[in-house]
Amino acid sequence: MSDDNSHAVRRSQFFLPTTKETPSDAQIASHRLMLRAGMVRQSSAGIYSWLPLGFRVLRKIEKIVREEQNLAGAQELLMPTIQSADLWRASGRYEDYGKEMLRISDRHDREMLYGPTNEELITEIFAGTLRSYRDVPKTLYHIQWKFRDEVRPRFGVMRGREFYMKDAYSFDLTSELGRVSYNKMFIAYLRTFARMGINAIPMRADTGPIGGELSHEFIILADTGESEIFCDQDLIDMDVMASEVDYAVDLQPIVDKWTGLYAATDEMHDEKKFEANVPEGKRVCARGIEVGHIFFFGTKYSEKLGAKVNLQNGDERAVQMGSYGIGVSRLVGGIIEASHDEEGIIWPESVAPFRVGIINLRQGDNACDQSCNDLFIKLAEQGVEVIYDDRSERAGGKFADMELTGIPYQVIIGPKGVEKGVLEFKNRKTGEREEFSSDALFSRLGIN
Ligand code: P5A
Repeated sequence: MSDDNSHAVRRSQFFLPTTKETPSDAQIASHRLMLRAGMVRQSSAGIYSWLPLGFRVLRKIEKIVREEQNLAGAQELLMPTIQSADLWRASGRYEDYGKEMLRISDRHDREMLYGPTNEELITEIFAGTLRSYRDVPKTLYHIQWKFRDEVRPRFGVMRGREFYMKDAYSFDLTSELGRVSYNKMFIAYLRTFARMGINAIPMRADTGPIGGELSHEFIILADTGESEIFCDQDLIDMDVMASEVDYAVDLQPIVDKWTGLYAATDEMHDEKKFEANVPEGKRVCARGIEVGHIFFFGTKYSEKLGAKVNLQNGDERAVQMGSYGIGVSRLVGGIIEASHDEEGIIWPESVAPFRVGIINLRQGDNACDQSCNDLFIKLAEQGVEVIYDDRSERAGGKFADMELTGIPYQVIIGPKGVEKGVLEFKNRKTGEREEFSSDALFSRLGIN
């Protein structure tokens, strides 16, 4: 919602290039639907422009991520996308990162790179600014574009080369306190994904090029997912009751409830343990989409880059660190993968580009136009995010587009209803249709 009217648009003026054709190169539903719904447009392999509809969803997801990070005590900053190669040489990762890293040189032939992640840069910031044990704990995050020159960019925004990530970094005095910071992010992630209407299950994961011993991936189950996973059915059914969580209390028992049940990605899977810990009827082997990944790696970066604090007794100690990623752009595809049908996307309300769509069945008919216009203006004034399909198209095309773009509530207005003084209200998710007077509609939408 905003005070600039961008929350209320007329379809005839809105840039929304939907298509009926199924793009031939898109192999999975979310990729097909994002292209067909005019959300993104590929500019080169694994690199996308976000068109207005897609951009609205990206911003919605980003906002939820930001709110939950702030609530968990993390502080937002913004680091650049371009980093210096020397910083990565200091951590020893410059060579390790291999071909996935996009290397660039500037006009002075200085070696730069487009950041694939920011452990080095944030550690350098810490090292250059903080020095006392009183300066920790700190958790800092940003939401910024990343670049990884993936061998096989595919599935649209799911495995892009340029992608939007939230990455947070924690700094603590001891590994026990580092674990407290890790737990806060663990809970923040459960809350974040629950708010987006998706079930993302934490699973023991490999740490890859980031490093460290302790790591969890948050995975949405989907047949088209790239990761193979093994878990206990009870985890899938577990309710995210973390909504009431108070970050000041000991979170370990809550985290233990989740990590106590078996769940692991392919790399960490141990068949013997799986069989010993999970009763046969509850063993789930499935595929999933990794939407978040958290790591605790102790002093791996702080030692090398000099992120040390002075203790009370005058000694110096390298800080204990963790890093915490969420694939913000990947989530757009991930949510669609988890929530769509034959006709199109079914947005959970919290991330929908618009909450209400108005369909005028007889554009040009005075009574219909007036009724739609009145409703549109009223909803706009009330701050409801609304798209009004006021094009001179046939009704079939308008219905199809509204289903495709996944707007949670449709209000359908035609000559018969106008005559009777009723509006047809359709729930995209359930398909349920009801007839309402305009007052009843407002109360159904929770507005006066
Ligand atoms: C954690 C934050 C990291 O990079 N460093 C900073 C750590 N982890 S990660 O698992 O490699 O990435 C974090 C999340 O980013 C998303 N992601 C991607 N999204 C789209 N396209 C890609 N090519 C891509 N690679 C990673 C994932 O959601 C991942 O969990």
